[in-house]
Amino acid sequence: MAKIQKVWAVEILDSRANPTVECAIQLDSGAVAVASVPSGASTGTHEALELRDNDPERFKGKGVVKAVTNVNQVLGPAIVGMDPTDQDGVDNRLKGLDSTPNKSKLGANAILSVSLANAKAASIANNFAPYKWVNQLAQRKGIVVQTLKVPTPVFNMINGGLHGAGNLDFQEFFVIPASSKKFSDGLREGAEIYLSIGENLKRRGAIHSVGDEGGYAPNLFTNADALEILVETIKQTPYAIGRDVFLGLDVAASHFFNGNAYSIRDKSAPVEENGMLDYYRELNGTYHLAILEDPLNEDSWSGWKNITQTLGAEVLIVGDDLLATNPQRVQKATAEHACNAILVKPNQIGTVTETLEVIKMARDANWKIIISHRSGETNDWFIADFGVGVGADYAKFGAPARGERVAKYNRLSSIEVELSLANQNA
Ligand code: 2PG
Ligand code: MG
Repeated sequence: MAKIQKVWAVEILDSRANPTVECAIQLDSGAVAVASVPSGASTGTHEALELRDNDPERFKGKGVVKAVTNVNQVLGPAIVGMDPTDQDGVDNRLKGLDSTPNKSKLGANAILSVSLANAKAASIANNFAPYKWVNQLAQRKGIVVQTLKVPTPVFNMINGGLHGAGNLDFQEFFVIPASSKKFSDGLREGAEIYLSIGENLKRRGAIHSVGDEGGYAPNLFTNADALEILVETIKQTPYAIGRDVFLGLDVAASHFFNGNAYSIRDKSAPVEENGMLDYYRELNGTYHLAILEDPLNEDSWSGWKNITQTLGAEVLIVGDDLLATNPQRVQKATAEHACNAILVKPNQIGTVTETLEVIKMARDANWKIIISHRSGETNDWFIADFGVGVGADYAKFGAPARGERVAKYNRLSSIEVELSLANQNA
């Protein structure tokens, strides 16, 4: 049996120049596993707490020295001597030390860094590829994965909302390769379309710096114009919408909801829920959306139920801020049929074990699973292995550009080859 010998943490930088937590776990064999946690910008109110120092003298208050100290002095010492392959046991110990419902005492960033490093350490101890190890953990939770395969990528081509430098209200405009395609073919399509979008925006004179997730961040008249740019661009490529690729949105609607109405540049005055629902029906009529994430405010349960009832047969209605990878919220949403897909982000809940439990609940409800990065990322690619291991349907890792995004897509490319070689040898 392998044993955890030493645990330490480091304050590192994420892709937005904000500090985040990296944790290293050394086993008694001497092997070291390292993992780091991402950070959201459009965070849901119901997420576990990301502990920041709030010291204005350092990193504009965003330092994570307290979280690092919590790993070094509290969480790490408590798991020394434990067997890393007992992920449940390790995570329960970590959770128990915090004992708050939202991990506000020690910080979900501190706790998740240890939980992730432990999963990686266990895969090393077992001589398993990380995705295979995650699959073992998933099986222990009763998650059935028929055959290991690489999820369909969801490329965020245009960034708006809190992620974009431009003026769009909707946060993410997706191009999604057909699920029947090989991952490598989908990745190539995504990259070629991405480059063509850049050329198109340049021709139109629309400012096209990139946003936090590597997608372009143009200034346009309306959010629908961004979808129009995608359609126009794809027409200039060998790929066809509805055959090779599909469109989708992460609206992140909580961020332009004032408690009563939604303000978007497509409408001259703020619109109430019914107006938004009509608008989504209209957009879906024109663009045949495959994915519609966070179309309404995170606590507008009756509206969510309504949109799932009206559009759910054609469109994946995805809960991100709505669900916050939180078991109680997922339970409520399955009971109320508030959505039919979940965006899974381990740092919204804070441990590998709880993330797996949420995925099990979502699978039992027959929901689709989208494994997701955060807008603030590191080059850690473990989330790619996690997606494969749990049998996720989709992987949302941003644009097919920028190091911290392609680290994850490239990992999926490696896994695809590894899986096909294993099949050949079987
Ligand atoms: C989202 C995510 C990731 P953030 O809303 O889906 O794209 O953004 O990490 O800022 O919450
Ligand atoms: Mg989202």
